[in-house]
Amino acid sequence: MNKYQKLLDLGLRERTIQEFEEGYEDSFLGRVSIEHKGHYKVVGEKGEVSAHISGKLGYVASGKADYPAVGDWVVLDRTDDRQGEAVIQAILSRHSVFSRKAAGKTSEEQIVAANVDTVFICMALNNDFNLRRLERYIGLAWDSGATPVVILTKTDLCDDLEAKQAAVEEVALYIDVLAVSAVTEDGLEEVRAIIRPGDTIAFIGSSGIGKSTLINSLLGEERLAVKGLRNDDKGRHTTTHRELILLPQGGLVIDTPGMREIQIYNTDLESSFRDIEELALQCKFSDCTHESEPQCAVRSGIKRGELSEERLNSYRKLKQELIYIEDKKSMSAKQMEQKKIIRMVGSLDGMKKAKKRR
Ligand SMILES: Nc1nc2c(ncn2[C@@H]2O[C@H](COP(=O)(O)OP(=O)(O)OP(=O)(O)O)[C@@H](O)[C@H]2O)c(=O)[nH]1
Ligand SMILES: [Mg+2]
Ligand SMILES: [Zn+2]
Repeated sequence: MNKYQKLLDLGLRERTIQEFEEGYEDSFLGRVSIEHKGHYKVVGEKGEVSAHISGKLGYVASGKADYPAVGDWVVLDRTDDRQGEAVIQAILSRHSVFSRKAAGKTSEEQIVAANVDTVFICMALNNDFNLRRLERYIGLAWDSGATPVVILTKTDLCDDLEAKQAAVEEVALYIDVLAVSAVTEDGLEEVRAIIRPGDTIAFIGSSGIGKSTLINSLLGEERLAVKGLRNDDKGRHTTTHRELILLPQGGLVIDTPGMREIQIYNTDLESSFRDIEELALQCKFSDCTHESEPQCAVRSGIKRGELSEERLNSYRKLKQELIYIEDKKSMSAKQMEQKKIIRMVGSLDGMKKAKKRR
């Protein structure tokens, strides 16, 4: 038996094994399953342990993204926490990262889940249904390095399923779209069928749309707390932290709290708006804004009914937002650089003083 068998079931890949074996002797490998205010649960070969990060890891971290996230492969100093919490000594390279802009005014990246193969973008077919928001999620998902799949939930509450599905398919180019009901279990087998053993799937979407309920259905048990029937669709988030869970049939799912504001951090406009970008290549002017320029292929596309005005608008909005975030990012990069220089100068001064003292 492969000595990593248990970890392979948890999604371990060859390149991570290599990185671990080349860099860390006498340490242990595990995957972060829960993160809660600086405390972590990490699953390893011998089960789950509580852990916190080493002082060194905290010292070199310059932002949220440098801390372990759910889904990360980490190096631990021990395999059990009977003598106190284990210590996370390092985070191994992430092969994909699903992130968003942290809430608030900063341009800081917040990692929702690491080492994700597939992102289930969940959207309910009742009052949550919003194609413009879906476009944003799709952009985020492509950019993460994972493959997006759209999961439409609560089909039992929708009486124009086909029309809604068709509308989604126009926005979700080159992406699978599945529809499911946790109540009737329609579509559940189709969802199950696309989850392969060893694959990691992050469930994202607004609060109250049935992410945790769907995971419970896949698990075949009421493991995760779901919102009571009485306060459906309103109020507080039911899921409060991200959690990685192994499914009995193989495959891993990450439940996440619903996102209130989805702001983009990076988004791959080229993949999510491939239709517009391809049309734009045929515009007469390479810097065409598709407003009123002559021989604009995008406007002709709209005239022909291949593209909707709303879609062009949300493309424009996202592009604007992206420019804004890029500006902020380069600003904070500059600030970081300055801080570094100040620190370096500071320590040079310190060295000089130390020399003088000698
Ligand atoms: N009618 C119907 N109700 C559903 C379905 N799936 C979930 N619900 C209900 O929707 C409510 C919210 O479900 P949750 O699973 O807690 O939603 P969530 O997306 O995990 O929400 P957060 O944890 O807050 O992000 C619960 O009352 C569920 O019973 C469905 O397919 N049909
Ligand atoms: Mg939930
Ligand atoms: Zn144009």
